Amino acid sequence: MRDRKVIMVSPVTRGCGQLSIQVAVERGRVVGAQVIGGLYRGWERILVGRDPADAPYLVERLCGICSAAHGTASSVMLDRVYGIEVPAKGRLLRNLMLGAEFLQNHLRHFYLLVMPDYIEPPPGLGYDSQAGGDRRFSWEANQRLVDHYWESVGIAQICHQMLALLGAKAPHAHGIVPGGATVDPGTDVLNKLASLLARVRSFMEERMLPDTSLLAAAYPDYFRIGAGPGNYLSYGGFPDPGGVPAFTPGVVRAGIGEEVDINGITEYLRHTWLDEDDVLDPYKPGAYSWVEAVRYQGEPMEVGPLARAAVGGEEVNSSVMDRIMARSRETSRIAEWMTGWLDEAAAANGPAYLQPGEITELEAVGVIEAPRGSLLHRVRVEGEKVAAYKLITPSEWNFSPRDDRGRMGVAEQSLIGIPVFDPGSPVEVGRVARSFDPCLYCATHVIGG
Ligand code: NFE
Repeated sequence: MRDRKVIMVSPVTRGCGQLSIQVAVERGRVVGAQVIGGLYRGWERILVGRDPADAPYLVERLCGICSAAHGTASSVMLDRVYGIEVPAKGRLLRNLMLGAEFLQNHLRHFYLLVMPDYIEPPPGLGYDSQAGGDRRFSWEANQRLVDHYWESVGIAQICHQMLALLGAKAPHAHGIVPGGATVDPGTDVLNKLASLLARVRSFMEERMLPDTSLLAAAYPDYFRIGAGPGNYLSYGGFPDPGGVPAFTPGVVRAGIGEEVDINGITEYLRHTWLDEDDVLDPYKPGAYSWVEAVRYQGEPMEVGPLARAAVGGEEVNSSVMDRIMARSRETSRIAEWMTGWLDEAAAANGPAYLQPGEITELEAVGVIEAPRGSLLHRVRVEGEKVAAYKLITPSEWNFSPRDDRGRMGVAEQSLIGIPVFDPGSPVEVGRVARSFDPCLYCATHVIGG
């Protein structure tokens, strides 16, 4: 067709992993989209044959930005395998480690990954403006954001220091294990954590939240760009000592909330480079991604901060800017929760860890909320070894290809209809993709067994 252009953005930079996006543009609007996960990893196969207790340490290496999330999901799953009720202090310490990772992730995402889509970068950053011709900040506002860009690097590092105080190092912390947490901190460590957290919180209140409002005020049209399917999923997360989650679990479809049923999750392979026996099939006709098409009762579901807000009972609108705002608000909320968990951990009696004993369940699932959304780990054990391991990650939900019925994934749907003013510099495509905080390292998997 005349005036039809096909644009391939590959790789989509300032995200994690190998993501490519192909869009068809007609009369300045996107009319077709394919989201392509371009890297096969095969993590589930790596785990087969191992001692199940090794899984948290191995899966932490899945990703450098959400490793505590994988360690937590795997540990929650193994708590069931070993029949352990994690002690209250162990839950609080896990929350603090995962919370520190959320803060680090969301800060980095906002300043280092998203902001360059909108600002004039400072000299020395190593790349030219990524905002194309659509730069709208005054010199002063731009300078403020650039200053905070640099400052955020140090603040994200403080978040990792918090994680390392309890997990020995970051990323790939070693403190989250089946049975609880490995470090039972004394008052000195808890005080140190409290002082680091106070610094992070003041950065959030004085910088990140106002800067989010500044961005939203400069780009109000992005409240109408990038709508997903309007379906939201959250497994719930950050349990209190009694097990009640701070993040509400549930599903919202067409504005109606309901309980989440793990058995309603299915993966489709028609457009994935895998055959029905999960063997790699890179020449498969019609396939265009290594990511499987995960659906809930047949529907694509958005996951992540906006979904958590929706499932938590907030009225939400689906757009680029709503996702960014939901993430910043959530960051501040988690930091506030962490202050409470620190106080509770200081007051908690009893151990932080119970030693796993015999295997009591041969199959188990662990579900949590990771920074990018809902994360599931599942294991089947035979002869005290992992016989099959399965991961369904947040970016698999948001960056899946079409399913067997041809229904587009969440990010694909959110690209349809967006304007592209300059096909030679399709900044709008990057802005939509990054609003989900893509991580294709985590998203590309294979079904195991
Ligand atoms: Ni690799 Fe992750 C998060 C998980 S990705 S970053 O958050 O799980 O989808």
